[in-house]
Amino acid sequence: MKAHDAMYIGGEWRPAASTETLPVTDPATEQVVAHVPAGTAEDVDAAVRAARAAFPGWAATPPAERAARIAALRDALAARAEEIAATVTTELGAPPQLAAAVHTGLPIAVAGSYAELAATHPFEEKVGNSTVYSEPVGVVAAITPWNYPLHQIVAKVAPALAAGCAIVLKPAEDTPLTAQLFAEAVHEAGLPAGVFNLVTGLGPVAGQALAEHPGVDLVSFTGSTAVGRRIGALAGGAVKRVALELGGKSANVILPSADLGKAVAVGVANVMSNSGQTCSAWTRMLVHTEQYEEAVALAAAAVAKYVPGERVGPLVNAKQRDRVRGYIEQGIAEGARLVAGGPEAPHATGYYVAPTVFADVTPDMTIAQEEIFGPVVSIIRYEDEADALAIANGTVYGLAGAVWGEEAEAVAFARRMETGQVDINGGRFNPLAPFGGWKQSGVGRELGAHGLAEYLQTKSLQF
Ligand code: TXE
Repeated sequence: MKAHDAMYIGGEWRPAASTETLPVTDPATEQVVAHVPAGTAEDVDAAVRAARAAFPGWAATPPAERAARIAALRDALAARAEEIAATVTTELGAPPQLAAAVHTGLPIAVAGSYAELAATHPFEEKVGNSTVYSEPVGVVAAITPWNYPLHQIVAKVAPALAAGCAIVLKPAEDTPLTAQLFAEAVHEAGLPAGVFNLVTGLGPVAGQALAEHPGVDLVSFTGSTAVGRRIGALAGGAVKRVALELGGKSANVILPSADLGKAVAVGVANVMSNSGQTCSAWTRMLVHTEQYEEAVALAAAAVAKYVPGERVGPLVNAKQRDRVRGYIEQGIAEGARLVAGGPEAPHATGYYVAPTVFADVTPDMTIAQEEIFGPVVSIIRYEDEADALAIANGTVYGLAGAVWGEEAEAVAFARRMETGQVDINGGRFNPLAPFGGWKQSGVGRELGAHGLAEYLQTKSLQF
């Protein structure tokens, strides 16, 4: 697999400060496919300096010109779509169709949405006797996870560029090759040198150095709650802006008025997609007691279609596989009924986990409370709507969710959910809809105008 043995800093591929490298592994074969440089605090410092130097010029660039460069970035990504999809398949293990449609197509659409928003956003507004300017926050540290290698990058970099910020990206150590392709696209798009910089490396080394760097004005992080808390504390201590997109434990609420077959089938598909490595995955299926056994049978039948190695890829690495298997064992130990799958490996090679469905899951069980991040559905019984709502809201998370049923009823229920985004009767991805968490799922929003606002600060002049 093609890999750069350098960092992208100040508009060029520069040798890293250290000769140490990190392996990139194909999770389907467990083979090392490439190496990338392991960044250090020295590389991070060079990248932040390049970003600081580029920031004033980019901030002063008219929004229409910024929009044109983002549109060129979108086109450069689209020109590499096949290579990006193949790279996501290699380093994440995503099945080719998913890699092409979701991992590549959606982020290209998101980049396009920010080309438009940069051109149309009111960066200057009259409010009574004031003029309010929305100005870029400054230098942004973007720290991204591996579960959607390109989307996570675009969801931070595109709005930051639209706002007029300069960026240093530290992508996940499992998926740095997609990030390198992104840097190639940035280069081709003709962004001024230093506006976007890439440092590959380990989280506790390069990521930590970046989050702590005094030259960074905003840290935008997506990843685990544990690391998010640390970054939030660091940013708070330094009085820096912070955006955190953390875990989820979303509820898929099936009301008695729903089309049960569709709700269960789409619900299972939602969790199996990307092998369950999706922060917004509807991992808790809530079903009325009278439809419960029928839903369990439908879920068992639906999950049989998800064959590991065909429609379901492996997990990203051995650590994640072991973690997910540990949760499955814990579910069994706590008394949940295993309906499909289980902790046994479906293949001798590759970090696969069997698509798993649990019934008789109670809201207090570990598998109903903690983010598993694997292909595991927990079906929970509810007695009435009030009970369903208490269960849906009964976790520390609040990222996403779904409600199925007669539309007005479903909307009324969704309005009472403590969560940032709810799909009604299936929903459809909207790159302009704000995405982000309530409660411990995070701080701030991504996508659309709300995502852009994260990278802006206001200045008002009174007349
Ligand atoms: O995340 P980490 P991991 C959840 C999911 C998963 C768990 C662990 O439940 O099972 O987190 O995943 C960088 N300072 N999510 O261990 O470590 C790291 O290099 C600065 C949910 O992979 O949080 C990577 O770039 N940065 C999630 C990024 O943080 C640090 C997506 C995320 O890695 C750092 C991924 C440090 N001290 C995992 N330590 C979602 N919300 O979508 C690590 N990093």
